[in-house]
Amino acid sequence: RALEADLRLAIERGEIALAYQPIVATATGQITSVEALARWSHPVHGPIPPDLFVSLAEESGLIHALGALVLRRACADATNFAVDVRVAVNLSPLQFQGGALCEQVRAILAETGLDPHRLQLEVTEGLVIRDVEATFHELNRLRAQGIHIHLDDFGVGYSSLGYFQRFRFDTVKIDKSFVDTIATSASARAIIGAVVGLGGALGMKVVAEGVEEAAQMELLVALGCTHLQGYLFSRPVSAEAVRALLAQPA
Ligand code: G
Ligand code: G
Ligand code: MN
Ligand code: NA
Repeated sequence: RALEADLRLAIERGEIALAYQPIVATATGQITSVEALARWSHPVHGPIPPDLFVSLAEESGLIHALGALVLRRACADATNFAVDVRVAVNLSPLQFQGGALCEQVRAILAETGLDPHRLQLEVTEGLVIRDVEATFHELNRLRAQGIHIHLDDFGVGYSSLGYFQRFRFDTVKIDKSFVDTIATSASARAIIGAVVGLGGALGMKVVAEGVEEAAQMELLVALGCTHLQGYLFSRPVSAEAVRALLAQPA
């Protein structure tokens, strides 16, 4: 309760910060995109894990205000990044309820002046189990604006391969849990290889998440992942720090 009231206040005051984590193209080593990750430092308790305050926002209805704040700030920040770099923003499945998401995104793009092609929205498999038709309709409306849609945390939720037939995701992000075990698990490697094959056949980029070690990177490159993300390249950093990273040659 108390934390919920504090979160409400923090959102009202815009006291939610964004950290950005680079996503690197395997072929060139260049940063093609940065993922925005919300950060909240509580005045008394210090940094609150995003999992915790995002769930709290979902339970309390604050997710719409939090989602709007994150989107607005990420789009505004991205206008100061190199023009060939995109920004990925995570969406909660609950942001699809109410049917106002597409208009909200359109308004924020207009307000910040960000080219819609530079915005990527990350949705998780949990998104689709609610109202399949309404969700795919909303995703198509977003996509029609030129926004890219990423399927995040792939492989650990409840998605069916049939989703790929009904909606053309631009990118599929392989969950970190597969990357964690890649060196020791033949099945993890087989699964990643299968997702890469699926991605290639359906014209999707395939991002491996949570890459921490060079040995993991080498296996992921050999398996054909088109993009990599993880502490090996960079932790999530401030907007200013990511601008500095983007200014460096690969
Ligand atoms: O670094 P990390 O601890 O940031 O993120 C933990 C979890 O919180 C991840 O599942 C991530 O997708 C989620 N998350 C981080 N920022 C946001 C956000 O702005 N919106 C939503 N819906 N989830 C976020
Ligand atoms: O669920 P989603 O993929 O949006 O969240 C990304 C989460 O993964 C964030 O919490 C981010 O900080 C974290 N993350 C990104 N790269 C790494 C990594 O290499 N190692 C670990 N442990 N976490 C990572
Ligand atoms: Mn994500
Ligand atoms: Na993920």
